[in-house]
Amino acid sequence: MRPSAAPGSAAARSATQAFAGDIEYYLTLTPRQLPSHYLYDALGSALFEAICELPWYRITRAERALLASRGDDILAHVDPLRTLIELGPGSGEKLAALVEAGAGRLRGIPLTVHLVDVSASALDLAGRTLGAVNPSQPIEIVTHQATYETGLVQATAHRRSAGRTLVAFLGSNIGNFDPPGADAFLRHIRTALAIGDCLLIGTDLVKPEAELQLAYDDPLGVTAAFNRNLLVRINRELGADFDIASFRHRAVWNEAESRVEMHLVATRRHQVRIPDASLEMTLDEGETIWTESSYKYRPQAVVRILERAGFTLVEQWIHAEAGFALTLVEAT
Ligand code: AVJ
Repeated sequence: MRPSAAPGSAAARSATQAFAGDIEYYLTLTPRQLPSHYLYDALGSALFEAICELPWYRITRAERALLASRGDDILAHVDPLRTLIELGPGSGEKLAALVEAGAGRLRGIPLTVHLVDVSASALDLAGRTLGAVNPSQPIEIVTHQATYETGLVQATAHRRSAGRTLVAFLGSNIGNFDPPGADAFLRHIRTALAIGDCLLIGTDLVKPEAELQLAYDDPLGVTAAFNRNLLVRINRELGADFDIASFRHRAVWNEAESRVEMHLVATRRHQVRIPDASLEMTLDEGETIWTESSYKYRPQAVVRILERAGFTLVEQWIHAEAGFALTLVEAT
């Protein structure tokens, strides 16, 4: 994988400084926390791809199945689609499934696909995946190495004047936003769109606690490795001395907040130094660092937050067995 900035370059230095600043800020909050987007260095991204293959983590497969079986219905509602924007494409396979399922409807008329991601390696991979889709459907791929917000503004500035635009925000990535953050982000998407444009959003649904527990604390320990790798990353990039073996992974379903939380729990009282973030701290035995929230929705709640943001429901498709929803809304 290609790093997003050349090692030793000015860009890499300022990225490290931003990382150091965030680590110092979030680790000294009560309770201690770390922003979940830092889970995705090269190893973290590979571990996340492995999570998607776990039998207990069904989001990716459920969504792919819906996109393949309902892709034609989805695109029928957004006809004639000329601009497709995906926020956080990952491997690109979800969008490829949609384009493949709807190829007949696209009728070989050129489609511009904008991919927005902060990770250069994700953009590379997604670009290659989409480039290999059905050769009779011409696709022009434009990549934006940027945050969702910035990339979306860049992409919509270059939308085709003919036809309609669809924004795809898949994989239940909305789950990482807290409720006010989700509202603000959906309003931001609405503002970037024109009336008649659409948004397709994938959300994991509230389901029995035992299923959530297995999805976020899997028997193979892959999710635990994904979580603890954040400490490995801080050791490597900021010269820290986290003793990885002194932390265990904990996933809890917080019913009141409707979210699964991931934490790292110190198994003994000890000191940690993070020289490049000018931080020294003592962690008590049992003290936790909160590394991620994955909010789970009820189908109606998804519709409600989208309506609040200025969209109107077109259709919602539910994978009942896995507890996952794809919701298509129109900017009105
Ligand atoms: C990529 C944010 C959708 O919350 O399910 C997987 C990340 N964390 N296992 C999720 C994740 C633990 C994932 N998202």
